[in-house]
Amino acid sequence: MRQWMLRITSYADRLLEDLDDLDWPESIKEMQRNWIGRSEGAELEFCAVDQEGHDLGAKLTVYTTRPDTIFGATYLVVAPEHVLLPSLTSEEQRAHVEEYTEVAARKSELERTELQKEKTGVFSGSYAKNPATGEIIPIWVADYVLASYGTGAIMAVPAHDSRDHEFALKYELPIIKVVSPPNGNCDPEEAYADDGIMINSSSSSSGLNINGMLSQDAALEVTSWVESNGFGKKKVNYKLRDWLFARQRYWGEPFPVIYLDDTNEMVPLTENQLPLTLPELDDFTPTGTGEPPLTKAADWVRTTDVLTGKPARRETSTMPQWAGSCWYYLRFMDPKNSSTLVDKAKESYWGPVDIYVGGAEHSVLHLLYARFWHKVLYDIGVVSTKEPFKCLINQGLILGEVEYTAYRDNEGKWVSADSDSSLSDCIQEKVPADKITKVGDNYVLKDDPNIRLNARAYKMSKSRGNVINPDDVVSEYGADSLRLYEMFMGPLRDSKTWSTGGIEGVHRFLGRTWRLVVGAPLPDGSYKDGTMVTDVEPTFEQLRVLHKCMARGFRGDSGNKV
Ligand code: ANZ
Repeated sequence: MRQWMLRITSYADRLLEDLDDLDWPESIKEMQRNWIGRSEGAELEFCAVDQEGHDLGAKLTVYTTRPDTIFGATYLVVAPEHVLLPSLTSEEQRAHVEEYTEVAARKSELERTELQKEKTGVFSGSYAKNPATGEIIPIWVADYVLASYGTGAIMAVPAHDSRDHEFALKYELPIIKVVSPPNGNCDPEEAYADDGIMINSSSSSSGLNINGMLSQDAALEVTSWVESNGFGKKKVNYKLRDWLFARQRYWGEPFPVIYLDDTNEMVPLTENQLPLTLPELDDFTPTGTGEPPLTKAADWVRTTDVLTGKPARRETSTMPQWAGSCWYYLRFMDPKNSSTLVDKAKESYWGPVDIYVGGAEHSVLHLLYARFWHKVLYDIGVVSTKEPFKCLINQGLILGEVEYTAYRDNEGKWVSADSDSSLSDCIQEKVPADKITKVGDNYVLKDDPNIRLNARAYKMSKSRGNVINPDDVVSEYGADSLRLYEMFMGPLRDSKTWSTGGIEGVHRFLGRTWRLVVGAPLPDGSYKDGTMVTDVEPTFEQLRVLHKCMARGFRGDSGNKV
C-alpha cells in the first residue's frame, strides 16, 4: 500500500535542542528526549568469510554505541529480516534459519524485546572477520536485534552488554572482558556495561592498541581508526521514526494533491484551489478491499489538472487526527482569515502560545508533532517563532468529592479506623458527610466521636458514580460561581478534591457582592438606579471598561497575555 510519511526524523536534532529553552515540566521534556532517543556511535563494517577465513565478498555493517569494545566482539548478530541473511546462510543451516525467521516474523517488536523472557537465535553458518583482532567470529541470527533500528545488525560484546551476555551464556559463545571498572569492582556473573579502562585490547595484526585508555577516548580512537582504514564511520541514530501520515478512513483532511492519469505524476493543487474539502458521502464505511472509503466518491476522485487540463485522480487516503491538532492554535490567533493560514502581524503579536494547559497524556505525540509542524512553518516563513508553546502546564486532576468510610464488625458494631483489629475483616460502609465531624486532623462520627473514619477522594469515574457534570453545576449555581470556585480551588498544577459545599460558599459570596454593588432587587424584580440585567452584546464603552478591569487584574503578573 502506498503511504504518506512525514520526515520528522530530519527535525530530530532541532526538536531535541530546542527543548532546553522551553518552560515545560522537566518530566515531559525528558519523555520527548527519550522518544527521540538520540544515540551517538559508529557504523563498522565486518567482512563475511567462510570457516577458513576466505573472503565471501559480502560486508556486514553493524551499529554500535561502544566502538571501544571492538576487541570484545566475539560474534555478530543480524535481525531475522536482514537482507543479507539468505546469502549468509549456509546450506547446512538453511532449514534452521528459515524456520527461525518464520517464527520471528509472527512476533511483535514488543514480544521480541521487552516481553521476551529468554533470548533465542540460530547460527547462520557464516563467519566474519573482526577487523581489530583479525579473529574469525560466527554470525548468528536472533530476534533481539531489530531490523528497524541502526543497521539491523550488531557486533555482540557479551562481557559488556547484558543482552549479549545472556545470549552468549545460553549458546556457549566466548566472553572476553575488554573494559575494567575504574574501581576494579564488578560482578563476575554479569555484563559490566559502564565505562572504564580498556584491557585485552591490542593486536599486532591490525596494529590497533587501545589498552589503558578510558572508554570514551578509546571509542573516539577506534572510530577514527576505522574511518581512516575505510571500514566504518561515526554515526548518530534516533529511536524516532518517520511519521506514517495516511489513514484509510473518511474523516480526516484530504491530501491536496492529484495524480495525472497518463504519467502517475503527483501534482499539488494550486493555492487558489485550497482548501480541499471532503465530498459528502452517505456511506463512509470501509470498502472491504483495503482501499480508502473516499474511493466511493467517484465524481470527486475524478478531476483534471488545472494547469495542463490533463485527466487526473485525487488522493483517497486522509490525514490522521494529529494533523489538525498540529496547527489549530494558529487559527485561534486569526480565526476568520480565509486567504492565509494566519496573518503575519497577528501571529507575531500573539505567538507563541504563552501558556498551554493540558494533560501529560500528550507528552510525546501531539506535543512533538505540533512542535515539528511549527518548525516547518517557521522554516517556510509562516510563523515567527521556533516553538509553538512557550510554557506548558499539566493541570492537576480534580478528584471526586471526599468519601467517608466507616467500619462495622460482624456483629454490626462500629470499629474505629485506627483500631488495632483488622479492618479487612470488617464491613465497609459509606457515611454521608452530614453525619461526620472533624476532630483535629481526623474525621469521626458525630454520634460517636470515638469512631474514626477513613476519608479519601477518588478519581472521577462513571463506575464510581462520583463524576461532577459542569452543566449541572452551571444550571444550579451559574457559570460565574463555577469559574470562581475553580479559581479558588488552589494552584493549577495541584490535584484537588471537588466539594459541592465549597461552591455554595462561592455562590453566596457572589450574591453578597452583587447586593453590595447593585443592591437587592425591588419587589417588581428590577434594581434601583435603573440597573437592568439584559442578554445583549456589550457596547464598545462597556467592553473598554471590562478589558481595563482585566488588564488591571493581570498587571504585575509575568506579563503573559491570557
Ligand atoms: C556493541 C556494544 C557493546 C553495544 C557494549 C552496547 C554495549 P542505543 O543506545 O539504544 O542506540 N544495537 C544496535 N542496533 C541494534 C538493533 N537493531 N537491535 C538491537 N540492538 C541493537 O543502543 C545501541 C546499542 O544497542 C549498540 O551498541 C548495539 O550494541 C545494540 F558494551 O554494540 B552495542
